[in-house]
Amino acid sequence: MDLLESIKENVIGMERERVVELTRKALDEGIKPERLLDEALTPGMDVVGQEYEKGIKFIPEMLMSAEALRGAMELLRPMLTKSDVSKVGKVVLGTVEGDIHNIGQQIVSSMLEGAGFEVYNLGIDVPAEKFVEKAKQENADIVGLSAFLSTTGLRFSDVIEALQEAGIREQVKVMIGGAIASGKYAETVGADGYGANASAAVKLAKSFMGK
Ligand code: B12
Repeated sequence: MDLLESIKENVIGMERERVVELTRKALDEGIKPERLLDEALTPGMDVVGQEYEKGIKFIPEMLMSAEALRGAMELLRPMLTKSDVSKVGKVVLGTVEGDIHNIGQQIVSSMLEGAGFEVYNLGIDVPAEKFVEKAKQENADIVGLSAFLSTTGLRFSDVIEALQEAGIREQVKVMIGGAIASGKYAETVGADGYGANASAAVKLAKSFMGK
């Protein structure tokens, strides 16, 4: 089995130590962090999600796989955030209220930093007002929202409405992501864009800044 496939299988298998060991090996062999994320770690978590949906796996197992991915992220994060480019813009980022998924959001955060953005990561379960407050305070260029559940996807519109009410909607671009988001969803809620993964998030954010 090739190395990437083996990492994916070990994420599914909840083998944190093995995932970390194989990730280290892959990095030593010169495999790029972005490839590890897109071709091994994230696809592994996708399978876990599908198995949960089918009733083959349960929450403790989802958590253990997530923990395995986190182990790999400890090795990847410093490589993703290394940036010597001058600051391109300010992003306020967070997972919307009622939602505690943050693995992908943290990856987006790291990669935006790596691309030269100043990122204010508000974490998980963030109420609409908090996004507005921080965006105002920092004079943000972009607000990035993550949501993963059918229920919390509805919160995208709440944040956008709150930005409107605060009179700053025209000054910020809003991008959305996470399992429930899509290009269509972005259109429906009136966001300016959707990113399917962290690389897409960076591309989108740069395009907002005219880069
Ligand atoms: C791990 C996981 C958990 C962990 C979360 C741990 C953590 N700290 O994050 C735990 C076990 C806690 C959990 C809990 C729950 N979960 Co859950 N979870 C997952 C799972 C398997 C993987 C998510 C993940 O980490 N993926 C890996 C990362 C790398 O990818 P990612 O998150 O998609 O992020 C990428 C992109 O989305 C994008 N992105 C992310 N954010 C942003 C932001 C912007 C601005 C942009 C541009 C891009 C972007 O870039 C990221 C990097 O490439 C998903 C299935 C899935 N395929 O998403 C289910 C899933 C999201 N969970 C689900 C459910 C139902 C739940 C629970 C309700 C279960 C329960 N009954 O309690 C709870 C909800 C708790 C809550 N209130 O939030 C469902 C949601 C279904 C739905 N439509 O509502 C899913 C889809 C599983 C399924 N197929 O049924 N979960």
